[in-house]
Amino acid sequence: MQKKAVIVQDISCFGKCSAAVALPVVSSFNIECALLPTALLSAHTGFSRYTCFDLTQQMQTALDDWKALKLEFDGFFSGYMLSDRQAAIALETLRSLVKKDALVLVDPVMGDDGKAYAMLNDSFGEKMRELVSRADVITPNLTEAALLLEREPVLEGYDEAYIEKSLYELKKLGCKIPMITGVSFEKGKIGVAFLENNRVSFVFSKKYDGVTCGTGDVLSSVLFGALLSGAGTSKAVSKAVSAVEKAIKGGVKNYGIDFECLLRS
Ligand code: PXL
Repeated sequence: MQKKAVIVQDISCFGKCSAAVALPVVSSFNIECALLPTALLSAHTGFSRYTCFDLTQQMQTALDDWKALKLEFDGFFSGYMLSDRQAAIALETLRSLVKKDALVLVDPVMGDDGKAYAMLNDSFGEKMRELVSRADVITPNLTEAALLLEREPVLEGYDEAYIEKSLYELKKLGCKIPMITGVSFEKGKIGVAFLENNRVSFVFSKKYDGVTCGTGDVLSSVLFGALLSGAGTSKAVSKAVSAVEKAIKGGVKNYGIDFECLLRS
């Protein structure tokens, strides 16, 4: 039977990220996707001009409808949210609609380049840590890992020991398999570190300069689709890292990442 997943993401109407990437990519794994949209934006926040319509109310009513319909999901995948209230609704979704043995992937979208996103406050961090404690897999970048661990981000000059220590600390937040994305020890190479069964592994690819908005969404979407389809962690991470490499490589020519290349068979 086809698996069903609930995806908590914003709809950025222009700019190829969040739900616009997650829905087609996860669907390409033959998984049925239900979207719980957090916000409707004219374009993602990387543009010089955009408008953002907060969908908290709609999230709550959709959740009420889905409860009444007795929907049940085999997977839960969350990304961009606007507030602690939305994170609380995501938690309630997880508690009430997601099967006990479901795959739970939380991408704790909280910041980048050493800075927390402006609209997020301390209670968002608390709610996000609660969501993380219920997750099988989390995919923070270096900035988000530091925000979750409540310390200053280190973006350069770190070594393997620093990443390993951070992964063990993230695991203490209660998730099963912590990952850190955007890890780079040498110029021209970038990848993902993850901790599973007391072992830290790294998967790297070539680093391309170019568009980056949406790359985290490609990574988490492929990872989620592959894991929910039964792939082991190493295989799923390799698939996700190489998908990001392809999408960035193609994106240099086009506007935005070329995630569409992943949908062509
Ligand atoms: O890809 C992450 C993302 C998701 N949603 C919105 C964004 C971004 C990145 O900038 O602006 C609205």
